Amino acid sequence: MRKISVCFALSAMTVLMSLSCAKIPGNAGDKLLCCLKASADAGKIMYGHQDDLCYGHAWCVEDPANDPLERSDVKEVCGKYPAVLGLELGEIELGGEKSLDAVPFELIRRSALKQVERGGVVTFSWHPRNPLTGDSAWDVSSDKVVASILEGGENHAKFEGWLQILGDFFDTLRDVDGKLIPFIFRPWHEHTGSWFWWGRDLCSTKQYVALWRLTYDYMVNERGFDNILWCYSPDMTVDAGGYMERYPGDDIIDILGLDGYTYTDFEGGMEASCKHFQGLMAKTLKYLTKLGRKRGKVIALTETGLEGFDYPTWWTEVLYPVIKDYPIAYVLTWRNAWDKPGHFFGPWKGFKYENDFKKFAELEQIVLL
Ligand code: BMA
Repeated sequence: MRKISVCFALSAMTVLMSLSCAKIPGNAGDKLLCCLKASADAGKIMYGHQDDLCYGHAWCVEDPANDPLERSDVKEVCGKYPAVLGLELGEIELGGEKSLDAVPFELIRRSALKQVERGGVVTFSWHPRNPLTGDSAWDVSSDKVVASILEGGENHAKFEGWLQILGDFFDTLRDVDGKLIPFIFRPWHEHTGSWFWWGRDLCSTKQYVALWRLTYDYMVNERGFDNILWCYSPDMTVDAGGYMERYPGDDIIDILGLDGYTYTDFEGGMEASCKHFQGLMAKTLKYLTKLGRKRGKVIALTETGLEGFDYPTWWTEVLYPVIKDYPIAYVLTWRNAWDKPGHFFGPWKGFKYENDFKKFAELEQIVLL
């Protein structure tokens, strides 16, 4: 288990810059965890955006190997890069060049390195294909998938091969000195719902925990990666008991995360949807704060947003009031898909409510790069 008490003295200002600070003892993972903890303890919340350096609302990087990675929808609106960069590795397990969102893995790799070079934090999600049917991560047609990849299952060797490919990619995430960069890894998320093949109705608690431990064991014990922080992130529609029901264990989890969106199709309209989101979020963040304190874990809002922003002040009047009093290390909004015009969860230059994001980004408590 990682020790994070040593970083209590860090001031908020040094949080991001200290990622490379030799003074923090421990390995790269310990250092990153210290920074997240120190930031949260200082009352700061880092802002994160998914895929921010790879593409934006109406653009995408066209030369993955050489682009300087200076463009960012967030920066174009508020003048700063997000402090946390989310990146998605779905379909890396197939061995191809591009992710399920058609982003080249070389671009993903370079973006991660650039983010760390700028003093920021990187978090990876992974929506691998359904290993039993070959369909997407959202294929929930069978409740035998997790069982099939665990030890003794017919797809165990295949899944081990997938982990190997993922591990090989992780091994390329090295800075100019050849050192592995620290990052957060957040697999098997939103398992409290049943929309992914590893979801609640698709496997037992024992199988879900075994899936986590298999993943962790491979990366940490077999491959020796000590630069990864492991993040558990259920969906927000559960109570504290539901949140912990399938918890893989304090010995392998570093961050208690949470995914929760404002619904666009809520009965009663957008005003009611925002209220509903705030109610659920407040309730959930309250118990998450307690859990984090009790278990000595960093907490974070690992995915959120309002797709398409049909609400002028979502950032300052819906999101901010409900997160400001909780010690979350960061809040990450999902991607602005360049090829799906209505699928955006972050700001972009020219959007009618961009100023609301700007106000949010200028708040003293919110950290960007
Ligand atoms: C989902 C959507 C999909 C995307 C997936 C993985 O929430 O944004 O379009 O493929 O995340 O990034």
